[in-house]
Amino acid sequence: MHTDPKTADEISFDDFKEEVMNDYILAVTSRECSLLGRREVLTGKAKFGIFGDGKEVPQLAWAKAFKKGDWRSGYYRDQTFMMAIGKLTIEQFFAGLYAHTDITADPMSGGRQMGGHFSTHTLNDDGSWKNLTEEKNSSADISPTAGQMPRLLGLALASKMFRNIKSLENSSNFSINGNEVAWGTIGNASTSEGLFWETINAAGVLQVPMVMSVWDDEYGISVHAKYQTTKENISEILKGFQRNETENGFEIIRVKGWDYPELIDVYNRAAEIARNEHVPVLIHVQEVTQPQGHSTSGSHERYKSTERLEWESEFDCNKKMREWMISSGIADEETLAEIEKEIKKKVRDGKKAAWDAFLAPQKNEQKEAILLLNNLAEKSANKNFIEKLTKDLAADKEPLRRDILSTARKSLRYVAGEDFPEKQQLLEWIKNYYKLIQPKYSAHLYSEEKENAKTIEEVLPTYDENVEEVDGRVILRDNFDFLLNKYPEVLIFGEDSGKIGDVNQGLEGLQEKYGKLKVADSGIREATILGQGIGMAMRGLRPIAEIQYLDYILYSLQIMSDDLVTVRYRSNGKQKAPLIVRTRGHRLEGIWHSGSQMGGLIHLLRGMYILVPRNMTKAAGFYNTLLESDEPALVIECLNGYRLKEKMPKNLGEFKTPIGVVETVKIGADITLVSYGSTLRIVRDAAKELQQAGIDAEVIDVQSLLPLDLNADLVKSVAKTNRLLVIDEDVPGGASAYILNHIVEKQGGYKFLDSKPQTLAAKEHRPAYGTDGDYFSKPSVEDVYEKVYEIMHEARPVEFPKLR
Ligand SMILES: Cc1ncc(C[n+]2csc(CCOP(=O)(O)OP(=O)(O)O)c2C)c(N)n1
Ligand SMILES: [Mg+2]
Repeated sequence: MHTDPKTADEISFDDFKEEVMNDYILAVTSRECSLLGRREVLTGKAKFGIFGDGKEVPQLAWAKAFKKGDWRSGYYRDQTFMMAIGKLTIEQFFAGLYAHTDITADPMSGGRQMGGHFSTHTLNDDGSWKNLTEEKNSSADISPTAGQMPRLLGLALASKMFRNIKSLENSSNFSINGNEVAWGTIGNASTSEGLFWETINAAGVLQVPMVMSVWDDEYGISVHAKYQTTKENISEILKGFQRNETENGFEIIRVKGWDYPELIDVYNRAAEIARNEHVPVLIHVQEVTQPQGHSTSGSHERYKSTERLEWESEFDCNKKMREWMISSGIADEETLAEIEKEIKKKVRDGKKAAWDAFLAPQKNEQKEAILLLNNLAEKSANKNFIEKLTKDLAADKEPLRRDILSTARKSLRYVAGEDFPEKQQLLEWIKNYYKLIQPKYSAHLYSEEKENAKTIEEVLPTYDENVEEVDGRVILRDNFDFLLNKYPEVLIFGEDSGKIGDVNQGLEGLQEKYGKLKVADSGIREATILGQGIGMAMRGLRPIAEIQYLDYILYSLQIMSDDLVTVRYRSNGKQKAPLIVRTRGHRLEGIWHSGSQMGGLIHLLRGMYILVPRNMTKAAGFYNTLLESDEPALVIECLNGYRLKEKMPKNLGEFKTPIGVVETVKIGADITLVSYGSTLRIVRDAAKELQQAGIDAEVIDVQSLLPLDLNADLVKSVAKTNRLLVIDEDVPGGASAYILNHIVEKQGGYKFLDSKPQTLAAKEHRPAYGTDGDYFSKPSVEDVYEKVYEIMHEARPVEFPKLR
C-alpha cells in the first residue's frame, strides 16, 4: 500500500501524541502503584503507606520543565515526578515500601525512610561528589511538614552564588553558570507552618531561582482549608509578594491540577522565569484530589462530604487527562483500556519481584540459622525446647531478620551452663550476623569516608619569638580572612555578619574584601539561615552559617535536628551537607544571653560535631580542621572571649584543633576536674586557689562534646587521681551528666574511683541578669573550690579539716 510521506506537522503531531501517551502510561503506572501499595500495608507486608495519587498529572508537567542540574526539595506526594525523571521504578517503589535495606533495591534510602520519601544520589560509592550538573537531583525528604522549605532556599541560593561569584567559575561539577532551578513542593495545609512563610519571604528578598508548587487538595489529613489558610487560598493571601515593574518579588501563577496542557505551559513558563531571571515563582496548583485519602492511617470518608467525594472522583486528574486525550484525538477508548490492563499487570509483576527480592536474603539467613539451631538442639539437654523454637522459625514463610535473630538468641537461654562446639558456632554466627546486618540500620550517622573530621590530625599554632597579644576576635578575623582566600567555596552569612563583620567583629572588613555574597548579612530568620546553609552545602559549597547567639539557636534547632544531622543517615550515605554552624554562647548575663543548653544540643544533634573551644585560637583551629573534612559541625565560641588577649599565631589557616581530643591544661595528682568553654577559666582559677590549700587538681578541657574523648584520655586521668568532678554551666543532668556517664560507664572509670564521682552544674533556671545573676545561677570559683575541698576532706579529713 502506498502512503504519502508525512508532513512536518504530522510528524510533530505524532511525536506529541507519543509524548502524551508516555505521560499517560506513567500517570496510570504511578496510580496503580499507589493502589497496590495501600493494599500491601493493609495486608501487613509494609508498615505505612502514603502515596502520590491525585497529584500525577501536575508532576508530569513539572518533570518536563526539570532539567539536569536542577534540584527538588519536596514531600511525600512526589512519586510520579520521581518516576518521570527516571529515578524511581515500580520495583524500587515497592522495595522502599518493604524497607529493603539494599541501596540498589531501594535507592531512596536503603530501607531507612518510609515510602514516599525520595532522594537521588549525589555521592559516588567512594563518597566523592558526582557531577551534579549531569544529574537530576532530589534532596532527601524529611517528614516534618514544611521541613523541606529552609533547605530549598539554600538549594536555590547556590545557583545565585555560582552565577555571580567570580571565584566559583570553575565549579563545573556543581553548576553551569547558576542555571539550576530548585523546585519545592508542599501540601496546602503545610503552608500554615512558619517555615513556609519564613522561606517565602527570604526567597523574595534574595531573589533566587526557586519554583514552589503547592498541591492544594483543600485538606491536611482531615482538617479543611478553612482552618488552615486565611481566605482558604494561599495564592490569594500571597498576592503582596507578586513582583511588579518597580519592585522585586515572586511570580505567582494559578493552575488547575487536572488541566494537562495548561500545566505544561505553566511549568515551562515558571522554569524560564526562575532559570533566566533568578526570580522565585509560586505555582498554586488548585483542584487537586486525594483519591485514597491521606495515608493508610485512616479513610477519608470519615471527614469528606459526599459532594466532595463525588467531585474528587469526577475531577481526578488521571481521568480528566484520559478524557482530554480521547476528545482531542490522541487515543481512543479501546487503546487506553488495553494499555491500562497491561499496566496493571506490570505493576503487579514489579511488586512481586520486589517482594521476592526483599525476602531472598532473609530466607537464606533463615536456613543458616535453622541448620545451626538443629545442631544446637542435638547436643543440648533442652533439645525439645530448642526444637520447638526452631520449628516455629522454619514455619515462617516470610521471615524478618528480627524473627531469625530473636529465635537464635532465645535458644541460647536453653544452653546456659552447657558448652560444646555447636554452641560456639551459633554464638559466632550471631556475632557475625550483627556485624553484617547492624550497619544496614546504623551506618553513616557520621562520615565514614577518608575526609572524615576525626582523622584530621592536630597542627599546633606557631608563634613568633616576640609574639603580639591581641584580642581573641582578631585571631578569628584574620583566620577567616585566610580561609575565605584559600577556599573559593566558603561563604559566611548571618545576622550582622556582613557590613559590620558580626556583632563581635570576628569578620571585620571581610565583606569589603570578599563582596556582599561571600560575606553576607541575612534577615532575622534562624531556621532559614540554617536551611540556606544545608542547601548550599548539598551543592558543593562550604557555607558557614552564623547563629548570632547560642540562646537563639532554638529557632533553628528543629532544622538542625530533623534535617542537617540526618542528611547522611537518611540517604544511607548517598548525600551530605558539610555545613559549619558558627555561634557564640556561655556566661554572658541574662536569661537569653548566657545560654548553655548543651545537654539539649548534644542529645538532639547526633550526626554533627559539637565543639566548645575555650578560646579563639582553639575556635579558629576547629574551622581549619572542619574545612578539610566533609562533615557538619556546630562551633560555639565563648561569648566573653572576644576581647580577651591571646597570642597571635603565625600559621593562620593552618593550625588545626583536633576533633574529639581532650586537652589537659593543668597536670595534677589529687582529683580530675573536667570542664569546657567559658567555665574552664573558672575551673582553672579555682584549681590555682586549691593548689594553695595543698590540693593538686588535674584540669582537663574536653574541647569537643560530640564526639567526646575518642582516645579515652579522661579515664586515664581518673585512673591516676581516683577522683572525678565534672563542671559545666548547663542545667543539672545536662552535658555534665553526659560526660560523667562517658567516663564512669563507657570508659570504665568506676573501677578507679575512691570517691563518689560528681557533677557541678548551674541552677535549673536560666541565668538571671547581671553579675550577681551569674554568680547565683552558675558555678563560681568558690563553688568549684568548695566542692573539690569537700571531696578531699571526705577522703583525707586530717589533711583537709572541715571547711564549714
Ligand atoms: C510538623 C508536623 N506536624 C504534623 C505532621 C503529621 N502530618 C503529616 S501529613 C499532614 C498533613 C499535611 O497536609 P498537606 O500539607 O495539605 O499535604 P497533603 O497530605 O494534603 O498532600 C500532617 C498533619 C507532620 N508530618 N509534621
Ligand atoms: Mg492537602
